[in-house]
Amino acid sequence: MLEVLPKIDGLAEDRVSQVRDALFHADNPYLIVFVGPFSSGKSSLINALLGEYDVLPTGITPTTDRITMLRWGEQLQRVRSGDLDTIFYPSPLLQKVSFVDTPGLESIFQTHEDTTRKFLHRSDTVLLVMLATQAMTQSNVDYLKILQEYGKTVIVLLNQVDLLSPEELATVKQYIEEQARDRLGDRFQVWAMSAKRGMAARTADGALDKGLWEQSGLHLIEAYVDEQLGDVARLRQKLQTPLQIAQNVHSSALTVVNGNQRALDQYQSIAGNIDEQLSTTKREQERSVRDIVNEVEAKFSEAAHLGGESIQSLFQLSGALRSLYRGLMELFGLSGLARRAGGTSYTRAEFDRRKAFDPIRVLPNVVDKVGPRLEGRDIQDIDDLVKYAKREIGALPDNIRTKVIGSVQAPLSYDRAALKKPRAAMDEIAEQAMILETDKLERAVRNAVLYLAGWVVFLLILGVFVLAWNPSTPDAPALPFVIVVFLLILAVIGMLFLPLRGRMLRNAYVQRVDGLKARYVEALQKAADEQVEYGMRLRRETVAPLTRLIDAQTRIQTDQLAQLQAAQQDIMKIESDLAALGKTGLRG
Ligand SMILES: Nc1nc2c(ncn2[C@@H]2O[C@H](COP(=O)(O)OP(=O)(O)OP(=O)(O)O)[C@@H](O)[C@H]2O)c(=O)[nH]1
Ligand SMILES: [Mg+2]
Repeated sequence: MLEVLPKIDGLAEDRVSQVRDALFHADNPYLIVFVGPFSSGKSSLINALLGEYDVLPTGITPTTDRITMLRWGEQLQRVRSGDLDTIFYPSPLLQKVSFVDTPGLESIFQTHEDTTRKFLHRSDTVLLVMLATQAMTQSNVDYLKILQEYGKTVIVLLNQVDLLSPEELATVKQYIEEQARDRLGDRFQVWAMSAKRGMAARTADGALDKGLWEQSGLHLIEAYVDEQLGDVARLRQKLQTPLQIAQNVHSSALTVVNGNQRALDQYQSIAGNIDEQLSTTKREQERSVRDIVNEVEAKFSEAAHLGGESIQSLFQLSGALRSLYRGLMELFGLSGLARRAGGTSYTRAEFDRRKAFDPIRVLPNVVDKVGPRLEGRDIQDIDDLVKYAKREIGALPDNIRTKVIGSVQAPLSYDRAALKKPRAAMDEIAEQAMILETDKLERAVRNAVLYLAGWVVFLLILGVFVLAWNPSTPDAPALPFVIVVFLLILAVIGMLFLPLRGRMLRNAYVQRVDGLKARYVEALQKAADEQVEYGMRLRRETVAPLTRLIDAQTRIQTDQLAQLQAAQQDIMKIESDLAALGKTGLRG
């Protein structure tokens, strides 16, 4: 809980210190605080109880200047934090109780007031150490009054009794009791102590001289601690308080986190809106691109169609005679001259007549529309998003708004690089669709008419030969007639070859244009997709400060809930352990 609580937005600050206090209480269920005037022997008494001369420094002048807590630890260790020192020491006594050594009372109520008060509140018992030789001075009476107000059990330790004779001790004790009764209207236990004897009771080999120990009075403190501890019901009660505090804080933390969750749900709807808007835009941008791609495809198809028509018309049967003439000219090498003189080829002229390349020529204009169309929409959308995000950020609660990193603003420039990059390659494809094929066709047409002319010449020669070899006679007139019909059929077949060849070339042309179209469209589509993605990225980057915040908050929220849930489990476990405490016994 100490880990997660400080991170919870809107949780009252003192909640953390409450849990810290509770933890301290749970760790130190029994606390005995030593107070008293300077040099009364507080530190010496604690040293004697622990059986070591110098765990705490002692001396005839004011020595202790910081509140020091003594807790059990596997080895001697001194830890300083804030205005509190903690000494860990491996004494069995510290496993049962923690001690607090304080500076002389004269100073703790002045300079260490807050800490002193805290410890006095927490303590189970306050031991007021007085010098046997200066018992019940006015200031001691005043201290007793103050301690009375705290409502704690106060026991008076009359220290340095080794300096008094038994008779003197009896007198002093009696005096203290009278004074307490008369001046404070109360009764206090008064225990005679000698830290000096307590220390002397420890023999060199570590054993304890029992007689001397009892003379030191320190055994009374030991017995007192055991008595307190034997009371399991009381211990349970003591532990229930910090547990209860932890539970209270836990439930208010949960309330706060749930409240934050509701706020977060609201922010998440912002993120949802943005997401939705982004995917809608993306679809629309893609549609724009598709429209243009369709247009491009239509242009290619148109070009393929027109080109096909042009080719077909070159090989038309009706033009066969013309072709034949042309073929004959070609055959005798005259057409070259004519063509060179005329400037354009038949094919080129045919394509020009039908404006077969016009659709290809306008392709750049069609493609040029993609950029402005996407950019226009991108810029407009980003402006809208900036307005939206700024409004939403403005509406966030202060504590959340301060966590927005960076500012929402439209990008300074817009980059059409994605679209520009493949343009040269695309132009090259368009160029191919217009130039190369024309020459090839030219050759094909020429070859075809050449073949045709050759075929006709061959048939003529064949006819002449046949007639010459087998001239018509009255007996067999049928033969030349059959031959003429046969030759005519061959001529017709030759003529049919022409449109057939035209159809083949047309198909090849259409196929080729289709292939170029596919490449062109692929390049365009890829570039446009990239450009659309770029626009989307711009949008996301623009609103990133807001969306990042929402993401981060969501993650934090989820973590906090998980940690609180784990803490809940722990609390329940401790609760049941605590309920079982009386039954199993305290220490094993
Ligand atoms: N004769 C005798 N002297 C003692 C006894 N206990 C402590 N002293 C001496 O009294 C002096 C003060 O003892 P401390 O333990 O430092 O007293 P304190 O109350 O911790 O003093 P501050 O920390 O300065 O407030 C030291 O010189 C101790 O040796 C005792 O039981 N008998
Ligand atoms: Mg001291």
